[in-house]
Amino acid sequence: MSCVPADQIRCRVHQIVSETPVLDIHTHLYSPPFGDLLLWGPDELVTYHYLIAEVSRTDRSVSPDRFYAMSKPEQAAHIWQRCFVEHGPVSEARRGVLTALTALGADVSGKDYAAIRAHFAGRTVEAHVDAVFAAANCSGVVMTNDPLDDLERPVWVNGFTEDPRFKPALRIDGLLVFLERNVDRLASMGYAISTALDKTDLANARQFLSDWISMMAPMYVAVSLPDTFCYPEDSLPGKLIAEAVLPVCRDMRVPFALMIGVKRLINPSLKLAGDGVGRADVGSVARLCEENPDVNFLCTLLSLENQHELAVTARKFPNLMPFGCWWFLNDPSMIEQITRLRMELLGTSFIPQHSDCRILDQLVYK
Ligand code: HDL
Ligand code: ZN
Repeated sequence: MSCVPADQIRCRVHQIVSETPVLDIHTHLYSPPFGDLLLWGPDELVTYHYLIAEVSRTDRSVSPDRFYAMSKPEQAAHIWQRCFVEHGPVSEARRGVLTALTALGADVSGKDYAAIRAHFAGRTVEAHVDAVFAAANCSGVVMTNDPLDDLERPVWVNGFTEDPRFKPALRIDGLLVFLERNVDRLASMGYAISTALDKTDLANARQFLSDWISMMAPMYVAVSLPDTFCYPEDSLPGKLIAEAVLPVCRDMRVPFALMIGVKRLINPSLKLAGDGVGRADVGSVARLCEENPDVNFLCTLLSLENQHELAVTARKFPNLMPFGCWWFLNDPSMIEQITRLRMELLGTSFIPQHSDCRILDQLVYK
């Protein structure tokens, strides 16, 4: 490669970054065999839970309960009118919708939502997947796969034709964080795991994890943990991580992805849109890495305040890989700040971004 003159470096870097296909390491997307679990198209794009939170601020005359009682097209029309027509689409979530729709060929200049919907009418999901991956220059996405999801589990059990662009990740919030509500479901699957977490429970938890790692061949095992998470801790998550997740990830050589900092449902009426953010204890991440040098950890933290400490901690532990600007951090101003900080402290030994897409079309802008 020829030497690039200093004044042309920015242009050359921009060209290389733009032309290099990306692997998106964390999404909530699914390949088409997962059916309705894969969300796509304008109505899903416009009713993304980030925009549900925003419309609850834009039009306080419609309560969240009344909003959720609407049909999906009615919800989309309401959000479009309030957040795109009556108010300027200046937030990242709103700008992203316009970016995605435009990149996929819809004309948004007239703000005519009916015309936008008509543009996508009649498309097949397979054609839309191809169009979105091409527009996003994306080589692949990592899914969020939950064996305790009653809609998803049958797809895995019955078998499906894999699409190499969609790679699995085993998500275990249902075991680590919500065990109480999944005891019966796990038992029905053949895993007796009570909240007592005695020796037998922990052995069955290891069996559950190894069985589903064998089934899915995941890129990593992941969990979203609250801002209060501490390790070690004599709690359900603490004991399951120590006695089940770490041994299995070590033996099966699968990375463990820690996603820490969510304050779940600070406004329950907003449902999926109701979560908040809290500062995490990075010391717990450091202890996990120090005590388990033979386990590789991915980590993304939800609070902006945690980012410097996470990057410094990653300098100390080669088995710690920071990834992405997660959720409330996935905005240009914070992405720039965090990425600069990480590059200055870690060089290129970090994963700059993941999209966290819930709707296929978002791949274009996220
Ligand atoms: O737990 C997670 O993976 C988060 O990304 C949540 O799904 C969250 O609701 C989200 O969609 N953030 O973008
Ligand atoms: Zn996510």
